[in-house]
Amino acid sequence: MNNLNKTLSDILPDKAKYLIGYADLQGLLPDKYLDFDYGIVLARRLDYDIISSIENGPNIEYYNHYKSVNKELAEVAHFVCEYLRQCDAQAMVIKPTIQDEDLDNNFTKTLRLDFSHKMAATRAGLGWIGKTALFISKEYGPRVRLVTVLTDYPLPVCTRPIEESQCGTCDLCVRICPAQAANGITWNINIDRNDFFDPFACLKKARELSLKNFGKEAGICGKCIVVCPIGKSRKPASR
Ligand code: B12
Repeated sequence: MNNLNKTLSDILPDKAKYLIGYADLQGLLPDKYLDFDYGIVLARRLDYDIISSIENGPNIEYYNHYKSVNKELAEVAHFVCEYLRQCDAQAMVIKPTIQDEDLDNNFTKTLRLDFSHKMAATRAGLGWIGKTALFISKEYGPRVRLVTVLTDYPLPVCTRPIEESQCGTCDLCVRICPAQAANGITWNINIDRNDFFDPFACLKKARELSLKNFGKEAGICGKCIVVCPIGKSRKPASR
């Protein structure tokens, strides 16, 4: 394990920007992932100033940042996966974002993939799910993007996963949402996403805003990220 920790430190381009968690995912994954019991979750902090700049809606800097962080996460996860395979473990990367091959009829109808990075992150004890269905890390709030490497390598998994929201009565993200996609219900592991958040309303409004603000129907918004008070005051020394 010391080696894994050291390897992760060597692989990460800037350790200060990452939270790392180990999740026990047994019994939570669909059959196609049955070879894998555990997940290494990497949460990459987003740029503080770029996130602050989307207070009035998405912009091209945010769009480019979103793409470059996805690329970085995919690369980092690839190296972690290769390392685990060299240790004779099975490993596979769950990509940070939707790929063309995911855009089938089922996804279009449900806006669900068969693997949720947010679930892995709560099982790893890194945070909880907020009222607009974002993963809220204890350190940086929702200002993170996630990637997961599944493995059978016996990781020192979190023994106290987080199973309910810690948002309390705060409803800033519910009130700011331009799509009014959330109804204010607080999350726990027994509540389905669609019972408190309407992803179709979110996507429709995000497409409109992206088109209006920077000319691309990119489907990004992020107003619920910027308004969240968790971790907001933690402007990092390095961006
Ligand atoms: C489809 C998708 C969307 C859809 C639907 C969003 C949604 N909330 O489901 C749309 C297009 C609307 C969307 C929008 C955005 N997305 Co998106 N999206 C995804 C994607 C590709 C799949 C999500 C999915 O299948 N959801 C299905 C539902 C059922 O699962 P879930 O919401 O992920 O998690 C639920 C369960 O896991 C459950 N849960 C959590 N822990 C546990 C534990 C147990 C034991 C159980 C049983 C359940 C459980 O609670 C969660 C909430 O209900 C993921 C990548 C991925 N593979 O995870 C990114 C992802 C969720 N998106 C992300 C982001 C950043 C965004 C946007 C901010 C994009 C933008 N830049 O504007 C917006 C934010 C919208 C919002 N407020 O949620 C990030 C979230 C980061 C974060 N801090 O939360 C992800 C994880 C991508 C990444 N690599 O970081 N997205």
